[in-house]
Amino acid sequence: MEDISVPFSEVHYLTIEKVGNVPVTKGNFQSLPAHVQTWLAQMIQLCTPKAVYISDGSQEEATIVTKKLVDYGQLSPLKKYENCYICRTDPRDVARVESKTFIVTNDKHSSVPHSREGAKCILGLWMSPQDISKELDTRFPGCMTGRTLMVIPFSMGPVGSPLSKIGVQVTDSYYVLLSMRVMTRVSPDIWRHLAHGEEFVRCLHSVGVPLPAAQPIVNNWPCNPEKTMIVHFPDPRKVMSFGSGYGGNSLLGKKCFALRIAGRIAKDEGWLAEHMLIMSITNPKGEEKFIAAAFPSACGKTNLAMLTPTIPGYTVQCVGDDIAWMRFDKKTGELRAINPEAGFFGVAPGTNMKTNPNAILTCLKNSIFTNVGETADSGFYWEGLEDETPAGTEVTSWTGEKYKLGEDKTKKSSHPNARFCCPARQCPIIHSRWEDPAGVPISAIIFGGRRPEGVPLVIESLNWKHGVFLASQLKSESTAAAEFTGKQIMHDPFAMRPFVGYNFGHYIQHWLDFEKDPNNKLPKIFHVNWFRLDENNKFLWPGFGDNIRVLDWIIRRVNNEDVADVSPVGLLPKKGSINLDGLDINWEKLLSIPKDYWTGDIEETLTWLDGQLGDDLPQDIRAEIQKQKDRISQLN
Ligand code: OXD
Ligand code: MN
Repeated sequence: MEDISVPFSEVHYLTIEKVGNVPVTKGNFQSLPAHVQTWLAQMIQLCTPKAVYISDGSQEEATIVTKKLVDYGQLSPLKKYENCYICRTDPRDVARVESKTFIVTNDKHSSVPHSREGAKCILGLWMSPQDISKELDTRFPGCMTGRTLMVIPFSMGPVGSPLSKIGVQVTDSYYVLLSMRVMTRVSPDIWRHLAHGEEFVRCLHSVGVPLPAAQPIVNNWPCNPEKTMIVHFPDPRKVMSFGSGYGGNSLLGKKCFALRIAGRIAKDEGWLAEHMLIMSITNPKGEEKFIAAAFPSACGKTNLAMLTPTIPGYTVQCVGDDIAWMRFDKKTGELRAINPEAGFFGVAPGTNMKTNPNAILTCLKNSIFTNVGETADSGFYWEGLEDETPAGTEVTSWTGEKYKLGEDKTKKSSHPNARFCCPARQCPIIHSRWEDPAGVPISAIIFGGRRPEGVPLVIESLNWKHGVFLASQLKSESTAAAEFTGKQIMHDPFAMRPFVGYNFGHYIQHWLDFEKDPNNKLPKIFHVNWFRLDENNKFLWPGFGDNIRVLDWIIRRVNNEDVADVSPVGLLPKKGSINLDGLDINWEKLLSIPKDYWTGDIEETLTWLDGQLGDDLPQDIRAEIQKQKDRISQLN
């Protein structure tokens, strides 16, 4: 692949600045904060690019880079919409690669728990600094030869908010430059916030294809799947990602920084970095409550965050769809949350005007679509849009195959993990306070997963410890967002299994510890399951906009209304307390807690948690498991 250098655009570069012997084609290196310059000089020396480009995040820059990518053939315009583009990746680079994602610390057990012998730890992969050095030495030296090294200054969270954090990403991918501009706040203002040597997260990313490329480049999407590796250094707050250009592997502000590294910072500083949406619900009385909700990848978090209520009088507004940073306010004791991101990187298949009209409306301009299909009239298409696209429409699939809709049902237009990437501010129901530097106050925390069997629609935890236990035993059917195949139920505690940056036992203990400060106003914790099936494999609950009925119940519980009964697994809604107007629901089946199922489940949970965490499993969680076991044994 040819590098597509962006031309020298500004007059003051008549005298071209150089770092070592590498020209700076945009921006002013000498004006950057000294500690940033030092780090960048090291990166330039390591990666040996042919040029350095300092991004300013401007629209002008995005326009120039987009045109370059269109000319090169990595993006093509979707003419049906305003400023939207489609991109097809190398089919070997389509999802997060958990098996190649590492945490590096001197002490193994600050990163991963003391799993029991024979239990393969799936709560993080650790590598020693010595071993990782050997790996990185075969990857990064010279990795940007022939390419331009771009420097992206970004803030996670509103620039300047006390809850926000700053990062600088170095990358050789223009797609990453464009996507980071949507997903984070990229701005030259960032440099001012680093002017006094302030800490920032150092993010290095390379697609791992120096030029001339050693192997053919597929779909104009350079990547190096054999050598992909995503490495986190929580102590020096550093990420190094090699070989993949896709999503969470390459947009380092997202999973790498905002969850894995920020999680460690949050542990040290006494706050929480979580895989959670943030939304507000206003009831017919005009009372507004904010909630945060954690679901494993591809369980409909984006849909829930932008839900269109099916019962009258309710308003939902979205603050974020994937990540929440939350901190108890020292004065008021409230849990305040910000969404550190600026965009949505949502799973496209399944999204339509019924399941999530707000997401569709958000991505009709200024958006990038990756691995979706394209209609003959230059629109996007994916599985789930059948009812909104005339049969017979010609579609080009993400692999380049042309077919007519409706003619051959076996054809798939999109990869299951195909994504839209769009600015959050375009969401029709984005909350007016979504960028409030003080965050929004959280009244309830919800955990959920895809649980086809046994698990009721909603459970309220008996107390904080029981809530932390409910989160620790979270499970869900596996997802296309990572490399797993097949429908297996996987443990995904706190929906953080792939994203935790330190020993999971310590992480659970960190949650438990918030109870120790009497000043903290602890939100109530709930568990929901929209996905329970009946004996004919039909969903017992309609989901989507009807989930407002459950959220309404949750808010009534936040207000301490007497609408719950104690059960062995937690508090369940009293019959009649959830508004089911207009629905045909089998309440008994939807809310039942079959003794056999729960007896097996709690044993399996204990075995799994004990196997994974060994002696790092907090005693409080063991005690909760024992109490729940005792309660279940009394079920009829
Ligand atoms: C995501 C994920 O991309 O959770 O948000 O995988
Ligand atoms: Mn996610």
